[in-house]
Amino acid sequence: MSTTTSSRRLTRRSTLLRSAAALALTLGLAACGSAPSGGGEAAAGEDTITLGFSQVGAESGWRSANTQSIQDSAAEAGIELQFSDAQQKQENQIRAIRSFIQQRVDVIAFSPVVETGWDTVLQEAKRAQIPVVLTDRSVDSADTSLYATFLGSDFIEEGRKAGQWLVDQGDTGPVNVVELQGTTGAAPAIDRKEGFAEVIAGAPNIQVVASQTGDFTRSGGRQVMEAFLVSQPDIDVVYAHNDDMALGAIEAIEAAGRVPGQDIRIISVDAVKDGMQALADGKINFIVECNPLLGAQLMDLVEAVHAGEQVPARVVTEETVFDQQAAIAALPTRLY
Ligand code: GZL
Ligand code: ZN
Repeated sequence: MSTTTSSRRLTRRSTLLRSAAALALTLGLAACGSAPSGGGEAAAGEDTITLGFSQVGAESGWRSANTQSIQDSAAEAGIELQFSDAQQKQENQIRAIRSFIQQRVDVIAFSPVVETGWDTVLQEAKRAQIPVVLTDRSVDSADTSLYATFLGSDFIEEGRKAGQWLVDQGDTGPVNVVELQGTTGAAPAIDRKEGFAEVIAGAPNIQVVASQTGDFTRSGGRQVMEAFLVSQPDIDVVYAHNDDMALGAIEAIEAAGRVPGQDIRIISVDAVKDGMQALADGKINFIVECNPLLGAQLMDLVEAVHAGEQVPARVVTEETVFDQQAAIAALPTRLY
């Protein structure tokens, strides 16, 4: 999928660039008073695609980068974006989707804050013949006809990569892990927990001794880590489902007079700038990347779906992992 996407994107981008250049030339000439007859490109003509997008919220650095990518890519693709921030509440997302249906947008896309409870509103979109694209997080609906495609990371694989790093450390004695889970019921929280548990099951000396949700926020991570530091006699490792919670845990660990990255090792997910800085500083030991820059691929899928083209049911985001050296090397050019 990524090859056809990039070739489509390349053709679209070159058309865009040509028309932008033509427009710039017209405007430029107009600016110096010798405008040729006739105007530039039609602005938002009848053929402009209107996309209704319901975003989870603004809970983390990852989410902000994801929102920026979607807004930039919609502008670049000439897609009119109706953007709604649900403040991490499912009822706000359902309300936004219903308003998109009323507005008769061409396509609806959203990142479902939790996996369950979407069938009714998605059946309403289907009856209204408005195609739906899932991005970032998925739904657990058995009826896959309710959405055209799901673009996002493989969160189970992200959990496996986190577990594999810990197993590869080759600790012999007992390794007590405390886990900071993402939002309860969210696909990344469920799957990152599953993937990590699957891999460490192969190393009996590694045990998750406590696991609780920090809701993907820095304050949530700090509060839960403070409680773990009181309730757990011996913590060797923190496994945080995202960088924001890992950064909160670092605050709690330092407030308790311990050294993050040494007394207590930290594994995290996302690889946003603040997390990568902590990794470069040795306060986090390993980060599994979860790429938020889905905007360009999302707009390609929106155009294809609107044009009635076949799209794959599942498009998996490409992403990697970072240790301290890789973080130091990547930081200067990190986009988010
Ligand atoms: C993952 C995304 C998660 C990020 C968190 O794709 O849904 O939500 O890992 C964000 O930072 O809050
Ligand atoms: Zn220990």
